[in-house]
Amino acid sequence: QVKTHLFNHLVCFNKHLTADQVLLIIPDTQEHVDILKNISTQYETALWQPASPHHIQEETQVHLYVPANSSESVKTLLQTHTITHEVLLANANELIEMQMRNDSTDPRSSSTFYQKYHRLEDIYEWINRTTHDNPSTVKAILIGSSFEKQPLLALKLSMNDRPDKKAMWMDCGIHAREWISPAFCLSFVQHSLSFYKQNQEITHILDNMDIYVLPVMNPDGYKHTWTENRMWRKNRSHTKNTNCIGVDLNRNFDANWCMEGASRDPCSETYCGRFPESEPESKAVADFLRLHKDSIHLYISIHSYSQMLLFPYSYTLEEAPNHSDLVVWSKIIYHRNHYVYGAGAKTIYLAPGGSDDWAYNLGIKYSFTFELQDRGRYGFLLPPSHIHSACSEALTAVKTVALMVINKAQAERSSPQTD
Ligand code: 0X9
Ligand code: ZN
Repeated sequence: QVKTHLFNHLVCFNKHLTADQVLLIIPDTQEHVDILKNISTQYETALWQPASPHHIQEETQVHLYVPANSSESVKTLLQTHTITHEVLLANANELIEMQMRNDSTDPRSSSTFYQKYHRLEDIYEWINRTTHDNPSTVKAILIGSSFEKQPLLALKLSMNDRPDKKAMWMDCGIHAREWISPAFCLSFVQHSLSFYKQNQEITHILDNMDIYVLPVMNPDGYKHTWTENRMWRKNRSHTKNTNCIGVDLNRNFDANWCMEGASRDPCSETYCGRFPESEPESKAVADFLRLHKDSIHLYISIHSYSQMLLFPYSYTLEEAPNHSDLVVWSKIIYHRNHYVYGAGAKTIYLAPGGSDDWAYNLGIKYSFTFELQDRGRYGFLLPPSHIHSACSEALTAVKTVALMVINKAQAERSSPQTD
């Protein structure tokens, strides 16, 4: 008995030492805020929410990923200063393992391909297979290549050659650790292709609109999350005179670039880069959108997590010219899936240099960032069993907004506006 007891004790002890955890912390005072801002620089941790320590505020939840080796010191620090905290995820490593499992089975024979996360190579293979299996309707377009020279491949879904056809653009995987995002792009394409002529909504959308989908905008970062560091956010580019790697691609666009809400420090998670579009990934997307701005009427960028629908502006607290329109649209989308919505800057934080704001200023008046599931229970480590529900609610939202863009264009054609 003593032996068993001792054994159990050792198991517990070991588990404690090897477990990475996610803590939910709520700073009550400015002193707490300052301590939390420092933690990420003192200890090896990864801030999940907010994206940058700069945005930590009193009375607002902080989600912090703490690797096993810093766990003791971080908890002691929190206790010493009586900072409110609880363990959100006690078994982060187990969840990471779970997300990487079952990836080797043949996707063709498996009905659950879209309920798993996939490595970068497998996504490239899926792109190949999808174009090969749908030669008349799907084309892969090479829009550029990443810092590490991986191809940036967008799919074009086009069912007919109607003149003056509208188009929408959707990118996934700007931020490497947001795995549900590429998973959504894959499942969106799969849904569109298998339910065309079966589901009324998707048929109407595809008959009237071309759809561009970039499944992984940040392939180098995504690869890195599978091989080295599951919590990586930025791309993998090198900057002179520093060992820190990566630029936040969603701070690298030319929309109030690098003003308040982004960082000039290459070591920061929200580093804006050397100049707007300094990164091959953001440059490729911007170039493509510039080239097709007359046909693209809807821009969507898929992120996680928090179940939100954000629209411009994020770089200023001012309202966008068609703000009230965007609110009305968001309400309709909200009715179908209960995402919180609003202008980015007011709803989460000031964040300049984002793709949505840039696309908006380019003239794409319907420009959205979706933050998919969940609200923080699993955060970036959303288990594969949740992929289906996360994707189907996002699918509803994307279809709703696409239909609205089509309806608006048709209404305008029948009674042209004079402006
Ligand atoms: O901070 C971001 O880039 C996005 N949130 S995330 O947690 N996925 O990192 C929000 C982007 C909202 N839009 C802009 N900031 N332009
Ligand atoms: Zn993101």
